[in-house]
Amino acid sequence: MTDKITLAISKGRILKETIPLLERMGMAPVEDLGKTRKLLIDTENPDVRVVVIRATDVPTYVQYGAADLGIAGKDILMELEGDGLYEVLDLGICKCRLMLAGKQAGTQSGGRLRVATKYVKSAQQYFAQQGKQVEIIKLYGSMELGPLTGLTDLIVDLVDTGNTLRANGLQPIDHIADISSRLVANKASLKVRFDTLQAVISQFRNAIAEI
Ligand code: PRT
Ligand code: MG
Repeated sequence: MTDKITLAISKGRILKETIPLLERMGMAPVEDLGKTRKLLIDTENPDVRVVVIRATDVPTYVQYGAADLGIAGKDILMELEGDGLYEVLDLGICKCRLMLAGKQAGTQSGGRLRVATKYVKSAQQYFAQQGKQVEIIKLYGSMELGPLTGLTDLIVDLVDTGNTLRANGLQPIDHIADISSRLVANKASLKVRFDTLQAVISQFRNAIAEI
């Protein structure tokens, strides 16, 4: 057991945008994350270490208290089941939109529409609000292929520049939610390790205020 605070961050774009924040906070990982194969890494702050894991695993580590803090996309948090996690701060990084998209209007098949997405819960909520009955097909990646292969009529996916949609002949149809990365905390840790966690949280708050 360690008494350091553990911060879970996902590989990929969130890590890339988080590193400058951590540097500003004096909490940069002491090893080059692009090179090291280590997944549990100390930081310049002796009270804090980071674990670098899959984006979808970050909330799980925090829910179970294996990490005290985590940085996760709102898209992932909206899909979350269960308790134990508290959203502390909108970090305003890795911004994008959750969108409904598809081929040109009128090219959809008749009958009940099929929708490909990784975001089943958000899609279900969206279509329920619209009063539309659709068949949702869960995919784990490359949602754009759904309409191109005839698997589905529509997709619900993240859009940033829109280049991926355009490159695949798809069009945005509706804006479902604004997405950014959030700092989350384990609820029990917040009580038990209040002072240390609050110190780190206010460092995050200051660092994003400087952007
Ligand atoms: O790869 P792995 O399965 O481990 O995880 P991941 O693919 O979820 O990780 P990563 O690093 O790709 O994304 C992590 C988080 O970044 C997401 O959970 C979002 O909160 C956030 N984010 C911000 C994005 C985007 N912008 C984004 N544009 N995640 C993905 N995309 C993808 C999108 O799915 C689509 O394929 O980029 C494509 C669209 O981008 P544009 O610019 O072409 O519109
Ligand atoms: Mg990815």
